Amino acid sequence: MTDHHKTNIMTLTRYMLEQQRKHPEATGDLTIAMNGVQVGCKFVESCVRKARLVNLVGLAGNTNVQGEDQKKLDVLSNEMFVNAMMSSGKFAFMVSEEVDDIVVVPEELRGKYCITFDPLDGSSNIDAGVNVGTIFGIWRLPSGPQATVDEILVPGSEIVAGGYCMYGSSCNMVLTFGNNSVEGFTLDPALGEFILTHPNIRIPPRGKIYSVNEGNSLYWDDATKAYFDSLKFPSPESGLKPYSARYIGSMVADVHRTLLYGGVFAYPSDRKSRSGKLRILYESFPMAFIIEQAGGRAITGIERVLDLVPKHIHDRCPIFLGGTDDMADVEAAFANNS
Ligand code: AHM
Ligand code: MG
Repeated sequence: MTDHHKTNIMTLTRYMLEQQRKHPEATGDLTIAMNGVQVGCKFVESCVRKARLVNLVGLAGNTNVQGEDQKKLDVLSNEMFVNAMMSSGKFAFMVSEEVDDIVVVPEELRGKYCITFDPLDGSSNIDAGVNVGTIFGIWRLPSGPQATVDEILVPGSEIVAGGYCMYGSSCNMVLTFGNNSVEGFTLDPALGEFILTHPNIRIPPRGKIYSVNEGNSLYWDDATKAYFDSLKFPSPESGLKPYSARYIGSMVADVHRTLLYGGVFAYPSDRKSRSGKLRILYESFPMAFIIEQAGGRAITGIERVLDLVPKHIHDRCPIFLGGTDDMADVEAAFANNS
């Protein structure tokens, strides 16, 4: 008889505890912090699934038929995340895309980390039932619970953990703590646990797909134009076939596909938005960290994304990310067209 039931499964919590055991100096703080992240993501997942049914897609401040105040999903996701992170006791402050200033944790609950997050990225896609996601980065604060915001306005390479959770046809959490390892977990809705389903994800050096909002191409600079033209009209010498285009308009989904299949995802600088669109602290840095740890690269066109130092918490940067061969082509286009 074949055993259809795997009885020795690697849950995310078990994975965190095993990592902790491998590092005798670890205090377990990150494991507890990640528990908060898991709860936050499970909550958002359950809200996204129910969004149509309970009419969460209404505008913030609208009232529903019962006369209760209705909250837009991104407002709700933010509140859930802030509460889950605060109660973990592991963060001194946090940065959320939804909040203008840093969110300072009450003194008695402060810890030595900071978390930056976009609780519901791509939320404009929600009404159409398209994939959305949560993106987060975790930072160790040199001054611990008393740290101030300047301690996260440092090069992206200082990031301790980067991850995202994609709410799609399945709910996938992808995570890295460095060490060239990127792990993918899938939520088992029956167990309510994230299970390791994609161990040690590696991005192919070259892919066949490009992912960019081509509607902005009128405003692109010469290097960006030349690069995407080279993918659509490859020179005979390159030996390449034209790439396929895929653009969901939801960073988590576009990056997830790029990570698994290879190719390039970009939100470049253009004449309308010199720094592109994506936010450094909770979009570009965590994704750049994941892609690098999976063997790929993330660049602005000219510089490594993780070498940037943001001046303000909501700063943006241009980004191209993908496998090493694809990124070499981006660099060449920028070197030849500057
Ligand atoms: P958001 O944080 O307001 O949701 O915006 C970020 C999203 C990303 O998920 C996505 O890559 C990008 O915006 C798409 O932007 P555009 O519609 O300009 O192509
Ligand atoms: Mg966003």
